[in-house]
Amino acid sequence: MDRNEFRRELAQQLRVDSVRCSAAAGSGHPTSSMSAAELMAVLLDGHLCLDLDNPNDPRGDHLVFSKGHASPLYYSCLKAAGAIDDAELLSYRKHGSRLEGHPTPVLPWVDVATGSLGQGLPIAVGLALCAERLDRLPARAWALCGDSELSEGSIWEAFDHASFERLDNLIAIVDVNRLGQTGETMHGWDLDLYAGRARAFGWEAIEVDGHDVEAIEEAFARATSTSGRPTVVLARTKKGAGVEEVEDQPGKHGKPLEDPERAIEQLGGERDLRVQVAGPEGGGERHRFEPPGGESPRFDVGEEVPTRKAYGQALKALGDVRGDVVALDGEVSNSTYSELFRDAHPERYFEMYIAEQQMIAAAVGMQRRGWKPFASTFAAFLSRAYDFVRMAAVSRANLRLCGSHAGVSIGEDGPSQMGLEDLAAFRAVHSSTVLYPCDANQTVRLVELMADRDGISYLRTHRGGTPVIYGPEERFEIGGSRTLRDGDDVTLVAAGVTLHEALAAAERLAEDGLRARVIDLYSVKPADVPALGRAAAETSAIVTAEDHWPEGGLGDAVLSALAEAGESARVRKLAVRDMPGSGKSEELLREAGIDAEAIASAARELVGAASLA
Ligand SMILES: Cc1ncc(C[n+]2csc(CCOP(=O)(O)OP(=O)(O)O)c2C)c(N)n1
Repeated sequence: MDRNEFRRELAQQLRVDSVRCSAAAGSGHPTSSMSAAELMAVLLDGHLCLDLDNPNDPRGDHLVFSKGHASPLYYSCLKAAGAIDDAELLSYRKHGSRLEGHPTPVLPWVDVATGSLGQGLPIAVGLALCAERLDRLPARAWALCGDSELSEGSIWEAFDHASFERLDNLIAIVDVNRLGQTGETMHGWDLDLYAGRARAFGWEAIEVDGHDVEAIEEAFARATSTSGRPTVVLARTKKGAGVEEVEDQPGKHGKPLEDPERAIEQLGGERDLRVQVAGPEGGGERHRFEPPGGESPRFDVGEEVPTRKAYGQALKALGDVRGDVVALDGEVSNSTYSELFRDAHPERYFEMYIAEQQMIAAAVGMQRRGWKPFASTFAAFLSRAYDFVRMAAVSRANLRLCGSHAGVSIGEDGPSQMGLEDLAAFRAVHSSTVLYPCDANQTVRLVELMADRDGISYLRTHRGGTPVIYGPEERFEIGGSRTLRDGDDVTLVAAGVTLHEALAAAERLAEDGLRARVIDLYSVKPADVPALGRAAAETSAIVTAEDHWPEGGLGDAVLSALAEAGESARVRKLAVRDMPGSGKSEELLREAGIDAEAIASAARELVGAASLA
């Protein structure tokens, strides 16, 4: 069998195995797999450079199935390459199998989870960027995309960013099979239109018949020798190619074939071909940055410092002592203060411009290659990338995120700039950590803790200055809290800006003869269940105050902790309930009913001592 014949046969095997495993599962996307069979056969046989026995070798390529629903094809490729056996292939989608409905890093060859369309290409941009600028190794990132997937805005963030960064180690393969889930895509088989767009973005664009192995070979050879810009291979294909009953037919997406036996027959029957995927050759150590050394910033008690500024200083200092820390920002580095890191460590700083999805995707790619990315923007704008954060959790990614300008306390800029749902959003992410410092020294310690924290860690910072209340030697733990004032009549729980309001409220209550306990819940998730449980048992009245909507934030974290502790208390949740406008920080805190006066009166009411006022 000559090489072209082998590749054609391999493609048929990939189709047959996609049909077989979907039939065994009773679900899956065989037709989406069948269109890209020749593309993957040629890629595996001669272009992909990956040691399947050592998928973490930093010299190896990445293969990201951006169209993650074509998982039958991906798993059939793994079988053809000898990474999994036929029995495992047929466990596809069964409970307990590593071969989930869409690929996840439960399998060692899967870099990142896909299945939410529009994410694989931006993550591949991050992998390519990381290989080029951080590791400085010739690893490539290949992304297989669907054509319907190209409607996602995040795909065009990726197109823009990849050419700006001149990523010639990035190759996108688009399986233009004309059909999406429910019908034809916007542009059908108009490959010229896609090519025009890609070229306008600064990419090399190659149009090809996606079922012609010789043409694909030429396209990949050209793609891998293009320098100075990324390449997209636009392949005209037929969905369900090779099986009459489904080929290029609408209504056949996401279902196993009705007559798999007949389909396998039409495809020439089962085969057991093995493809040798070439591993990376030659030496090549990943680049390491020599940290210059330095000390953590220290702030004097009583100084007024915005926590966002302390974040920037802490991050810069972390970069001074650790070469593996990198930073990304969404074109607001002079607001989040990540510019301090940028100025000190320019080679480890990535300006992601106003493309928050691409920013998170790039961070996911970088952490996959062993770096420790910190990504920052306004808390409000991180919400644009929420699905990327959700999927990062499915990828078991270790990400550190910072959202600045939280809450109404930002003042004059108004509600479009206020992060008021971030605590809820990040608490809801699987195995996340949510931290919310009230002063500069605490911010520094929490940023240091984030560096070695697994999973998705989120730090919430404020725009305005808050007084430093903790000395620079104080230590904090994730999952801990600080009881700043003891008292048995009522407990006030707060964090960030409202912690200072709670302390002022406690002073006012003391004047009334009420002894308030004040808890700084800087670790919103995991929350300090024992301390909150004790507070409920000993004071039986709790007021929570947060610069956040009432749903899902600090107050709800306290209620969950009480449920977990098996304690109950009368709880009053103070939070922002009406749409804020512009104004001074104090005015907006007062209007929202989360300032010292509001906290004190809620406490008085709750303990039934309003008459003392
Ligand atoms: C963000 C997102 N929206 C919707 C879906 C549901 N979905 C799964 S596959 C698909 C169609 C994809 O078409 P295309 O990208 O052309 O791939 P094909 O299956 O045709 O190869 C849709 C809408 C999804 N997985 N992700």
